[in-house]
Amino acid sequence: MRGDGLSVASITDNLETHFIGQRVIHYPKLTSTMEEAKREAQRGAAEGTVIVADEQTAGKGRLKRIWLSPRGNIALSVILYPDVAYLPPLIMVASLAVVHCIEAVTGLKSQVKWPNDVLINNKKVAGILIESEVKGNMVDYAIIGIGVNVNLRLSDFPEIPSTATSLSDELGREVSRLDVIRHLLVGVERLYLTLQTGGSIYEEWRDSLVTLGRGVRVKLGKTIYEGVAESVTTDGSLLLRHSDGSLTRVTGGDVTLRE
Ligand code: BT5
Repeated sequence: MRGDGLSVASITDNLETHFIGQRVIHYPKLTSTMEEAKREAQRGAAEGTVIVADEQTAGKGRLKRIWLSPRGNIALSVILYPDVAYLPPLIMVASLAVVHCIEAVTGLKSQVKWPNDVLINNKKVAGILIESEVKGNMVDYAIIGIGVNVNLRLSDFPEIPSTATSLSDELGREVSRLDVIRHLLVGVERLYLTLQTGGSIYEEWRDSLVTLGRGVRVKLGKTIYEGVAESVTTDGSLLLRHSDGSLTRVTGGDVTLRE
């Protein structure tokens, strides 16, 4: 199933969305779906346009890190034009859509590791990257990038850290990337529309976090914070309680969970 026949029609046919994934651009191979999505957004692509690649040669993680996406993975980017108020919760939209689609297609339970990882059995199965261009108070565009390890035997890819897993490794069988993509797009739209119609997805996102209540170490640039991950705010920040009782609000960074 490695190639498993992704095509624009197979993704879009009878897709139960209004705008997310109604236009899909599919590439067998691409440097990064983020770069292509950015070009499309700058050309005024319709909201909900999706760029999907079977393989990325320069997949992007956060902070100029590399996201390895060989064949068997899902790499896609969704173009949105939200109001500036909806930028912070986009990470909640993406994370929950990934958790939901994994459960719907495989029955596997996953959890979110703040800020942008999705884990199964404490191993990273998916990563999310959100990039936006904002001028003043106006969002030019926002792009949600999602990478999911679907049909990968991680032992074949020593360059991917041992903290990673894939749906096929967890299940012991291959999974339809098409099913995952279609569920993912439906989920992104539903959650995004929930936000836009005044609903909240914060509570569900908070409850899906593996991070809360755990001792953590957060590295943000050159600063390292240590403490207990006490809570998250509605704009997605992490509240960290230190041993001296003080509280720090952290807006991003790399989290290591302590035992
Ligand atoms: C992320 O960054 O986790 C965001 C990944 C987003 C990827 C998607 S794919 C579609 C779209 N197009 C792109 O070019 N990017 C987005 P970060 O938290 O910085 O994690 C990166 C780190 O994860 C790397 O430094 C490795 O340690 C690890 N890593 C790399 N490839 C991996 C993989 N396939 N599975 C699990 N971990 C991986």
